Amino acid sequence: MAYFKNIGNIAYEGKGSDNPLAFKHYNPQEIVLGKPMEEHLRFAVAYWHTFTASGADPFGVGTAVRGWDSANEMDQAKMRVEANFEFLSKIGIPYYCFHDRDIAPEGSSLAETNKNLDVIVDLLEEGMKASGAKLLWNTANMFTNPRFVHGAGTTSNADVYAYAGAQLKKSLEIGKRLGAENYVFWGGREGYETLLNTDMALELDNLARLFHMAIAYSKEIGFGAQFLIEPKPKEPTKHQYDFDAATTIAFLQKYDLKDYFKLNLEANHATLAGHTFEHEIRVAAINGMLGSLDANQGDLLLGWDTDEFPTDLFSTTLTMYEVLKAGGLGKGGVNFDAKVRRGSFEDEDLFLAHIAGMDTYAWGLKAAAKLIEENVIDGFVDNRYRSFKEGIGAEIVSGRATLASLEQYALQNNVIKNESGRLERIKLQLNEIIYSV
Ligand code: XLS
Ligand code: NI
Ligand code: NI
Repeated sequence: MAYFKNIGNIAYEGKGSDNPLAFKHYNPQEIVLGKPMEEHLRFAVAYWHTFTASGADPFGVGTAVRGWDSANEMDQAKMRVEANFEFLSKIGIPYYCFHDRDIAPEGSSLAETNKNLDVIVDLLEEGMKASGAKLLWNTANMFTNPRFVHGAGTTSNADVYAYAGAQLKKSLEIGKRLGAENYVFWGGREGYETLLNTDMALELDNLARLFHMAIAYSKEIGFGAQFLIEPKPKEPTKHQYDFDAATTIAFLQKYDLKDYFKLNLEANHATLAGHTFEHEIRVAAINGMLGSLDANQGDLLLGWDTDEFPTDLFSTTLTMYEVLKAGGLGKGGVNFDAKVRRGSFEDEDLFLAHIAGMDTYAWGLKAAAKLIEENVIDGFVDNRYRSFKEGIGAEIVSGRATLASLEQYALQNNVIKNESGRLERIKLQLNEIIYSV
């Protein structure tokens, strides 16, 4: 059955087009720095925001009326599968991502829940074969159900921990069956509200134990996906353990997990942590930990994860600049972890929102490539640090300098001269580049 009957395939029409249901910048085959755009960007649709969310907020019920709405949860789950593949093929996005609980309803027992999953995973497998769509990543939702009130891997209740382990096991099996290229861990309830009732050391040790079990089980079943942790500083818990990239890397290092994981970084999570997205990507990249991106944007005036579709060109340009400089996303991709606003409740908005995100990323990619081709940033940065290429600077970098040799140098170097960082000039150049592509 078709759900988006009035919408055809979305095509690239270029900058001159005034058709809202067409791409002005995303031209999948266009070569950018030696590679087609679609290979740089590896877009994915987030199942939960696109097919499961209804526009409900804490003050009101959903506003969207969808063709897959149904009183019977299993029927609805099956219809969502059809809608997913129709949407992917019409919008021209090769990948999708889901949580286990997005695709199938929970039953009255774990066994029944797993049976529901099996039915839907069969359909997903068929749909993927028929359409060529691929799974960028899957994950286990261990935060919505009330049983996870005190956490999953960091719960105070061993029975809940065991349930989480069982749920994780099933999700890894699903990932293997559907050929997921990555597997994501976002610790929705892995954090705490107050130290007054929390054993932080035990919680962190237990979380690491769960990750080690996941590695062991994946090896056992031959699931070769790249494991990703998605940092987020707060929401839902006040103190999330995976606060940001740097915190997460320290955790992975401490528990000997660093070789098995990379990071799935989300724009809105970065800003919640008081960072830019490009900061988080740089931190990951210089530690060899850049895995994948959750593309969205927050609202500077609101203090939570608003998950808006990315439309900020400066951010997507600097994001893609970091990605290009890091050598690309590898097995990762650009997943639209973004939802249409409550007021954008028509089916067409799902297309318009993805077009907005895809065009903004494609535009950002082109601008980032130009920044590199014209050597705008690199040249400047290179020159800015040139004092480390010779003399005392080269000694520091090679590790030969000591405090005594630095003192000897400083004592005879009576005039220190600094140079401008030229921030305003560079920002204007950035503007010029963005508007020229
Ligand atoms: C929530 C997270 C979540 C993860 C997957 O803030 O972004 O959607 O991406 O569990
Ligand atoms: Ni996310
Ligand atoms: Ni998020």
